[in-house]
Amino acid sequence: MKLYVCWGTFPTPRPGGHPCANAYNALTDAGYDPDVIRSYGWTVLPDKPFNDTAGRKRAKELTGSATVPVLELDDGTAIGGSKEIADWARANPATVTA
Ligand SMILES: N[C@@H](CCC(=O)N[C@@H](CS)C(=O)NCC(=O)O)C(=O)O
Repeated sequence: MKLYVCWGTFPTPRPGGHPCANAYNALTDAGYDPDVIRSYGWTVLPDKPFNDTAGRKRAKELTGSATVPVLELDDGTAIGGSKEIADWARANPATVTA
């Protein structure tokens, strides 16, 4: 799976936490090890040139919006939004193989 994030998955002082970190932590807590795709940019700025990155373009293709975080599953399913990604991770924990 691929997790499209902004500049990283570091904590920020934002109330509720950094959305990209929240999504990443929910996935790792559920047993996943997502490929983190740093997409940079900032969607309050115009797409060109500020969000003209492969990650932002893929996020927009998948969800219609360049806003991250976006999770792309191996089957191509896309889930946009940190809460939606966390909900999906909790509902679909990784299978543990003994
Ligand atoms: N409601 C969204 C908000 C996402 C959000 O605010 N993402 C941050 C990046 S962590 C942001 O700056 N989004 C605008 C952007 O992608 O540039 C969520 O929780 O997923």
